Amino acid sequence: MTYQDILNAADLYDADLTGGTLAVHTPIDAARIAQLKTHTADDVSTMIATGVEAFRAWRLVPAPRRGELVRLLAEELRAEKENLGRLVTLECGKILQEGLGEVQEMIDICDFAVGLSRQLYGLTIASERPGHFMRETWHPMGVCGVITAFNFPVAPWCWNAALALVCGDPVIWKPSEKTPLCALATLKIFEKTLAKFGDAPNGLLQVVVGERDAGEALAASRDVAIISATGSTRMGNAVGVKVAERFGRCILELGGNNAMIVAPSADLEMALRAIVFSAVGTAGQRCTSLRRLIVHEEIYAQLIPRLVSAYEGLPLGDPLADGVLVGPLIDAPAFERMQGALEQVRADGGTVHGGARALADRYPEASYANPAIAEMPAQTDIVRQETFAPILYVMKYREWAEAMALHNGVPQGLSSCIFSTDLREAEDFLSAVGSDCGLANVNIGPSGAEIGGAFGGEKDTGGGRESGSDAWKGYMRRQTNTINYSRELPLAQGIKFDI
Ligand code: UN1
Repeated sequence: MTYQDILNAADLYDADLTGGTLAVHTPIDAARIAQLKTHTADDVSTMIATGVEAFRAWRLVPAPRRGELVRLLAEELRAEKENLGRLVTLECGKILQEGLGEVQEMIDICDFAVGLSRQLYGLTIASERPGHFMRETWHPMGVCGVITAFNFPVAPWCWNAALALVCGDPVIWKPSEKTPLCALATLKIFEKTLAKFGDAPNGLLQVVVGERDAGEALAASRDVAIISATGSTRMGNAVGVKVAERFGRCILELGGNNAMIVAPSADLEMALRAIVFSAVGTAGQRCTSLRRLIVHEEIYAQLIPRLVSAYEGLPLGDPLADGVLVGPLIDAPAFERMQGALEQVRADGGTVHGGARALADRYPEASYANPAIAEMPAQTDIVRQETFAPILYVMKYREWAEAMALHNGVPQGLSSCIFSTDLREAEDFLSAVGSDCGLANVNIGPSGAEIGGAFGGEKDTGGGRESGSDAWKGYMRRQTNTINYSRELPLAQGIKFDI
């Protein structure tokens, strides 16, 4: 299939792909695949106004009927899984299996949201006053701005949008300027869904094509009730402060610096497979990628050489090709940042295995890199930063307390895991004094979370929760109701106030 075929199969044609100034390149060989028109600040204001109008109508549609729209979206996504998955691979460079997995994640969250559409439960609460009754009601909140990153160009949009739509909120989506085509293709799928649904208001989903200023305009607008942003901690800081200034609601899913502790009792065969998938999957460009390995000194010499040799055999190349496990980095600056980090590792006294540029002859303009393992003498500053590249920092520990201190001794708090068959150790890792992350796993890697749980993390990761569990509450406003069905007017707290 040519790039043109992939684009056309995703319903993108010349009219969609040309006529503007935003160049989109595939990381596969850095070829330009589109030159898109971008939206101006005025366009963004118009979109927000359209979103507000859509909200006025959508909030009145019964939630189970809103769920029907999301059910139809899941049907379209099932039909388009291959086409959209391939476009994900073309535009962001993850291998096709992962591109397909991302679309599957969209389908899964839609299914979840359909169920939710009949379960937006509030509490009933006993009143302290006779003849009174209290309850909690969840109402639609308003326009939801969704800002997404290049590395997961569609799934995080869907975690947000499927819930927001069921909760009664129209969505304005600002995708990464590196992966706008996936958003445009998804918009087309959504439009087909709307046609089947029938009577939805105009503007339930709008896509803003643009750079950082477009995201900032959304963050600054009082008419955008919720901003859900996925990306770097730096971006989250900029967006979070802007939204906080106007007391808007923010859901932030930012950087991670995810670790695995490998304890002496670990099943090393399983650990090895989990390490490789979670450290090199998506070429180390997941927010949940494994970045730090904290290995007990007793098993270090058994595990690390095997890991180094597993890395040497990894098939690297065109992410659309069968059998390839590691694709390219998103672009040349990403490659430069990786090389900069490895230089710092050497300056810190670390030993680097791998990490060099690869396939430069075949793809001179693209940025393929051999995944790197960096054996570190200590958890230095570079280890404490998130470098969005396939670098796995390895450190040794002797005492359990030392492992936990290393584990939690970074600014980020997204995902974490332990490989151990010792129940005490594993439960300690999951306890109040254990991992300080939003996700903590036992005997599986830190990446590849399912949609059923709440997804997100603490500290520099931003504190937001998306996807499963009760994350839907982030897309609705809670109202506490007190109803007096008596003929008296007693005051709470027993206060007397007779006039
Ligand atoms: C991301 O990298 O922004 O848990 C999201 C995972 C995926 C989502 C990653 N389900 O790795």
